[in-house]
Amino acid sequence: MSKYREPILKLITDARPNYISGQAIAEELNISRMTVKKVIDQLKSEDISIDSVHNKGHRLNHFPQKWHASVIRSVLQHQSLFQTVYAFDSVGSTQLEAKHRLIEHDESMLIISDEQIEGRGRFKRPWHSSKGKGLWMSLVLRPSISYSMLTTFNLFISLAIRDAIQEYVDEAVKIKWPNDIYVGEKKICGFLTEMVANADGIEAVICGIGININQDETDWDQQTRKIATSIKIQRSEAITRYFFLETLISHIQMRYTQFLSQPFTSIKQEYIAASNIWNRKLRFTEGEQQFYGKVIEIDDLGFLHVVDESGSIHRLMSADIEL
Ligand code: BT5
Repeated sequence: MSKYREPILKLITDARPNYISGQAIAEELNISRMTVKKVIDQLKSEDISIDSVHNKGHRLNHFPQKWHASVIRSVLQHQSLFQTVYAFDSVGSTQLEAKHRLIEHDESMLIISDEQIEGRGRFKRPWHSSKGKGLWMSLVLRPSISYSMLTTFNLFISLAIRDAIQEYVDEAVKIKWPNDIYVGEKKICGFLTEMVANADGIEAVICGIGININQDETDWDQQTRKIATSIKIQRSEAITRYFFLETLISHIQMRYTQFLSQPFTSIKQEYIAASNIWNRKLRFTEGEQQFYGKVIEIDDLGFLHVVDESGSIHRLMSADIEL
C-alpha cells in the first residue's frame, strides 16, 4: 500500500464538497501526478467513492462505509481532544488495542474499529459489536488530575454521549447511572472507564464507548434484541457514522473541558434531569450484595444514595442497576 494513500485521502476529504485537482495534490505532497493517479485508482477500488472529472479534479462523493483514519482526521481536524487516530477493520477489543499502544505512545489517542471480536463490558461481560454497524471506540486521555477527581469523569462523559445521541433521536435519551445510555427501556450505548496509573499518578484514562448506530433488530440474537436499540431503529433510517462521530467528539470535548475545570455541581441539575432512575423501584447489585430500592439523591461527588426495602441507606460509587 502506498505511503501516500492516507495523505491523499485526507486532502480529498478536506476539499469536500469541492474538487481538488491532481496537480494541487501533487504539489502539496511533492510527488508526481502519476503517483496521485495510481493512489486514487487504488482508493476507488476500495470502498471509497471518488468522482474524477477532467479539468476539475477529484471529489469525495460520500463517506466510506468503513472507518479510515485519514477521513476521521479530516472530519475531526478542529478538535484538540486527541492527537493520534487508529482505525481498524477488526480487533479483539479497542480497549485492549489502547492498552497495547500506551507503551509506545504518550499522547492522547482515538482508537476505533469496524468490528470487535471480543468487545467487553464491565466485569468482562460480552459487548455485541457487529461489523460496520456501530461505533466501537476507545479514547485515551491524559489528564493531569488526582485519583479522587476521576470519580466524576463518567458523569461528564455520559452527558456528552447522551446529548450527541439526542441530536439524532426524537424520543428522550436518558442516562442510567453510572455508565449506560437508554432510549425508553432499551440500551443504546454502554461505556466504561479504566485508569492506568504509576507511582507518579494517573498515566492515562481509557474510555471505551460502544454506541449502536445502524443495527436492525435482526443483527442481534434474541436475548440482545430484547434489551438493545440503535439510532437506526429509532429513526427508521441509517445515518452516516462519520457525521455522528463528529457530533460525539464535539460534545465530549466540551464536557471534558468542563470536567477538568468545574466540579460536578456545575452539571448536577442537568445530570439529574437527564437520568432515568428516579421514582421507580430498581434492583441494585454491588459486588456480592443485591437489593431492591429507590434512589433518593445523587450527591455533589456523584455518589448515588439509595434507600432499600428495609429502610437502610446505601451510598454507591458504582453498581449494576436493573430497570
Ligand atoms: C457496558 O458494560 O455497557 C460497557 C460497554 C463498553 C463497550 C465498549 S465498545 C468499545 C470498547 N471496547 C470494548 O471492548 N468495550 C468498550 P456493561 O454495563 O457491563 O453492559 C454489558 C451488557 O450490555 C451485556 O451483558 C449485555 O446484556 C448488554 N449488551 C451487550 N452488547 C450490547 C449492545 N450492543 N447493545 C446494548 N446492550 C448490549
